Amino acid sequence: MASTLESTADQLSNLSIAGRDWAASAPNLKKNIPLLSPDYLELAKMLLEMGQSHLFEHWPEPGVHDDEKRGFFEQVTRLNANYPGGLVSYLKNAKELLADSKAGKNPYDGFTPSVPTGENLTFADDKFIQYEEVGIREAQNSAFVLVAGGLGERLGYNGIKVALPLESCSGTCFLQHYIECILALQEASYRLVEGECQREVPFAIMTSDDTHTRTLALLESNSYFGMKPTQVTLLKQEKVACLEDNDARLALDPNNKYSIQTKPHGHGDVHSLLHSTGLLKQWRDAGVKWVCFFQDTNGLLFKAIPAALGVSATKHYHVNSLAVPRKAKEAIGGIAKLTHADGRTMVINVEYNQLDPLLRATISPEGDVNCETGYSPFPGNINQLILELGPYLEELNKTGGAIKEFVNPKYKDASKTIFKSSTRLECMMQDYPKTLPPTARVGFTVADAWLAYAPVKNNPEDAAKVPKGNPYHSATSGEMAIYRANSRILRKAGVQVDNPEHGVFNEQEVEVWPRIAWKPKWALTFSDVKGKVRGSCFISQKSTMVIKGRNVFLEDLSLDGALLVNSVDEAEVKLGGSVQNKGWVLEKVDHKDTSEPEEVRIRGFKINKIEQLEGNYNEPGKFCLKH
Ligand code: UGB
Repeated sequence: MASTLESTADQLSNLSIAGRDWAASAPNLKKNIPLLSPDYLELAKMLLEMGQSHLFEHWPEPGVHDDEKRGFFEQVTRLNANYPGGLVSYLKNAKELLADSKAGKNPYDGFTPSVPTGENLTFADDKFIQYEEVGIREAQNSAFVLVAGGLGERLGYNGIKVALPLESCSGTCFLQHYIECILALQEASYRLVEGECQREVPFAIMTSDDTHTRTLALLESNSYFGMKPTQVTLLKQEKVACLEDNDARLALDPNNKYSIQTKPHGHGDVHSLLHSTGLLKQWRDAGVKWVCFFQDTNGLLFKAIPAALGVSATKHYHVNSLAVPRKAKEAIGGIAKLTHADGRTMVINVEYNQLDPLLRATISPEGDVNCETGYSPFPGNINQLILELGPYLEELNKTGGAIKEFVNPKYKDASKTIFKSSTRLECMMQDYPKTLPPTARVGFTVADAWLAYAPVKNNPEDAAKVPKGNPYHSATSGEMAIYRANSRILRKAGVQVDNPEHGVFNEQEVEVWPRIAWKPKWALTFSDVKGKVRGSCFISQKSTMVIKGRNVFLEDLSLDGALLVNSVDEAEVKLGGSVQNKGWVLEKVDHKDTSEPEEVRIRGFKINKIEQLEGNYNEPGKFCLKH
């Protein structure tokens, strides 16, 4: 103890604070100074200077709870290290943002929104096909980043969202699907650029304390779904400190007074993590040119990735956001051009809770409403961003990856002095362009929602309350959207696919198309699908078709039932003739029926596998699956 006391005394003079009673505002901390290492003393001083003496009010005499006191400073060390500029910056930013919020200051003050112009994709037209080809070429120059740190409170699912099946026929989970898409893109890209340098496409996943262990376990117990473990990097985001009042006083955890309460900081953390871990530089050195960001539960996303990547490369976009037509009040941000009174302009996502007030305050007294097309005039941001790595890295070298933050305190009353519960600063990945200079090439690409967007975000009760005509964003609609997209793509490729039937599951009205699913290695682009369909093919509404194989061809196939094929890459399999059986039937399940697994309950149906034709081909050769 004596040596600790001496070194502490040395430290006090090193800190140039001897002679001044720096800890006077926190007498209980002062008594405990001998317990603290020099680094902890620095932090203690910083906290007091930042008006945080209340954190120590309850500290007892030395000898009581000493480990907990050191534990407190361990946490402060982490909070300090994990924020660009440390806790001092965090608290300064918090004070400013809280003051703005109290004053009711609109973050878009002085800006007038207008509808921006971007690249509009029409599925399967010549331009789309060209973009897809360019995109596939560029795929091996890309890296993918999945933000999967969110708990999914709106969905209320107990597991991690990436472990949910994206559809029930193949049972493939989101993470497996994403990995298989990236691997299929990589292979397709290699085939196109044969002879040129071939590079593995890196994949980073941002996790959080809520999702990290389970994401890693999912990967490890499935051999990374076929990806090399060295190709995958997990980046764990940390939570940020909570604030209890407008003076940005840090909130203590109600269950542990030696711990600062923390909450998630938002998906915007991904930028500082890519920067601080050095991953982005590593990718730059390996020749990566594009960084593609995406979210945890959009089973359609990769259907639009090749074309969107093609748009980025063709138009030399530094930033390309993928968007879909947006229904007014849909819980997705709107992409807007904002023009400031001083002439500044930017094309940026305006988050769904801010779009309506911004429109009311400026160009549209009615707020967020549909126009004559039946959609909001502002394209809907689906948070799939493609950033050109060079300019991105340059920008992060300046900002350290800090993204413009916001705060959203819930006040107890109109005086806005007391919060209902503690708040924290938050940031969003799509706000990255806010700090870019006007010379930056910021664009966006609009694809049809049926092709590119079907997130699983809402629990059954909330989904059933979504305004009529707006998408449910539920497990039910997410799965049905996969079948719809695959059916529509096959139709475009010349297959006669029956019209959908109307169905109601978990009180949501949906179109039930034939249940068609395929592995990404079967087809990634429209040209791939076209190349796999020959002759005259038909698929009835009651049918199910699951293709798990690369060289599988539909040739004069008439399907009225269930057909499954699994084949190794070296097997060429033709599916033809008239296949008829009792098939697989959708059976309703009530979301409150706890005898069913949660994954089933949230979609409101399960599949009764009555009869099917199944072909398994494990050897090279040419085969025909007919009935
Ligand atoms: N996420 C994290 O990784 N960390 C976090 O701290 C929080 C989330 P939500 P949200 O495209 O559908 C976004 O909660 O925030 C991950 C856009 O802001 O699903 O309501 C999380 O795991 C909005 O503009 O979405 O809305 C998930 O993968 C709109 O585009 C992702 O971040 C909307 O998504 C998104 O989290 C949309």
